[in-house]
Amino acid sequence: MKGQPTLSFFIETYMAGTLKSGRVKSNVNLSKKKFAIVVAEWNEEITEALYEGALHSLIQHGVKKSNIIRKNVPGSFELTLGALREARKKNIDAVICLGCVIQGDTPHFDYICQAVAYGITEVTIKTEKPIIFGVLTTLNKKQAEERAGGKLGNKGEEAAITAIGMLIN
Ligand code: RBF
Repeated sequence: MKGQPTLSFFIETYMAGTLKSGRVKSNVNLSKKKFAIVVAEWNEEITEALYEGALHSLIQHGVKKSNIIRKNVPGSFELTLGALREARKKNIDAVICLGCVIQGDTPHFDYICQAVAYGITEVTIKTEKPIIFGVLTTLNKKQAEERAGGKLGNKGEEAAITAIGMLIN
């Protein structure tokens, strides 16, 4: 039969602490797809763990390392502009935004979380590309650690799998 061969991807992810897995068939060849990962530097040890999770997950699913670029931004608030800059590049297929906002004593938490959620939504609509919201919004550092390679998995991995899911469907 003519046409591209159908590829089979094994998608494995944690949803609410439970491992979900399954095989997905698609004609999309991930080795040709380019990803940008935008990483916020605030709460660096957490966002680095998210980055490692996202990177390994992309590679594990057949994305070439040379097709993954990383950009840092100072904080989660800046993820919107970081994502827009990458998404505007013709050769970028999807952008993964990684950040960690931890609640403090002031209402900053709410403003930052809301701004980045709306910002990323706007970028995805404007550019018509998958812009993935891999931002932890936690009440404390322990909750963040649990979701960055701890007992609740790694949300960076989940973000990568979501990006892949948006490209292969
Ligand atoms: N950025 C984060 O990514 N995570 C945070 O938990 C976080 N907390 C902040 C708390 C305060 C009081 C301020 C002023 C900024 C915080 N930021 C945080 C940085 C923010 O995302 C942004 O980089 C700065 O506000 C500059 O635009």
